[in-house]
Amino acid sequence: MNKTRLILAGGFLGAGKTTLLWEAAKRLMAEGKRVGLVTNDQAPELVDTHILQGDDIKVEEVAGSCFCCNFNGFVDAIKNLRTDIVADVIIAEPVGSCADLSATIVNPLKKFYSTDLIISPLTVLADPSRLCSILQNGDGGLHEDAAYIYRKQLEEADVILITKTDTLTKEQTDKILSDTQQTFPAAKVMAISSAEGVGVYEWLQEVSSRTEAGKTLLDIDYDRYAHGEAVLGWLNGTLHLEGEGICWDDVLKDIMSRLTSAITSESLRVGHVKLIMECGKDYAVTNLTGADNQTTLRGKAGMAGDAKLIINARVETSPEHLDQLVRNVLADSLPDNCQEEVLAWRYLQPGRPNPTHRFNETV
Ligand SMILES: Nc1nc2c(ncn2[C@@H]2O[C@H](COP(=O)(O)OP(=O)(O)O)[C@@H](O)[C@H]2O)c(=O)[nH]1
Ligand SMILES: [Mg+2]
Repeated sequence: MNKTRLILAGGFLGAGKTTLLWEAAKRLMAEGKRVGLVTNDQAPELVDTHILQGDDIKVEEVAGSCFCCNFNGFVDAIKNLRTDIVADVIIAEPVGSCADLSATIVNPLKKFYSTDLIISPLTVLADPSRLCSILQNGDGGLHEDAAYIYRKQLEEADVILITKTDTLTKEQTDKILSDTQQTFPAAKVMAISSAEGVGVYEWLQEVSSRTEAGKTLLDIDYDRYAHGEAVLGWLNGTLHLEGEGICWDDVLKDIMSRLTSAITSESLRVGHVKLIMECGKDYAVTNLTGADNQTTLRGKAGMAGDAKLIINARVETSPEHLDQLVRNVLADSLPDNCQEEVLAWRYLQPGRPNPTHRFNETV
């Protein structure tokens, strides 16, 4: 079997990784390539996996731990995609609060799996609203130790990909490109808008043609890294909803609007909150993200008799408080004639990262 190209697209929560995976996979498939995707989270029931799973795309989910702490789980996911679809290209999205990927993933893969894989340069995506603040030594709307993780992610990148340029003017894009390049000279800095399809082809060209990957090994304080992750409460919940004459899009909008109000009124900092409402093959997704707590909504779920709601929330508060906050919002939002059944419900605080491998030298 031919070697598979593995592209790792990291970056902080809400940076635009899943959206890029989808855009990139569509383009590669249009060129006749077999594409597999790998998602990753601290707990099962990921909105991302549901967004990406389509008739043509095979998605593997590594849940319950990040790639670096479950290296073998990640390798199994890669092996499955090589066996099941004979993948030419695999694009993987690590957990957004994860750093030190060069030492714990990229270099170990180069050492142990170079007969099966060609490893692309490590790409780190950055949302411009957080990045602007970080470049000015701000906190990017994050706890200082979460902002530390954000900086470390950029520091180890082979490629820094500034996302969402459709929200910037040409002058703003040029300025953030040059400021980022100046601050992180070791990386190749590029910009994209997945929403408008701008720069996606150029990024794919860059990561598909270059072979040097994981050039920078971080000097990182694992105590600060662990604390930066632990300040976020993590909640993944899945509900089956049933009721006649209910517009599920309105329900979704109401839940997000109440969640945003509750989070804002308590001045809680947000990593990323995303919800998906699925009705058969139709779905709507809403996100709350960025340094400025923007919300987005796309798709349409419709009015079928039943729906599935998945909630993924990463918010700077205790997991118990996040659990209560989301429960209160659901109690207020769900219509009286809606019956709900909880299919899965997990809230947690990420544990201290304990990577399977950690290389001190590049391969
Ligand atoms: N305006 C704009 N929004 C984007 C773009 N890419 C992603 N987003 C939005 O950013 C939010 C987070 O995106 P997602 O791909 O889930 O980020 P992830 O957490 O890094 O996987 C969502 O609301 C997306 O719709 C883009 O190119 N332009
Ligand atoms: Mg994602």
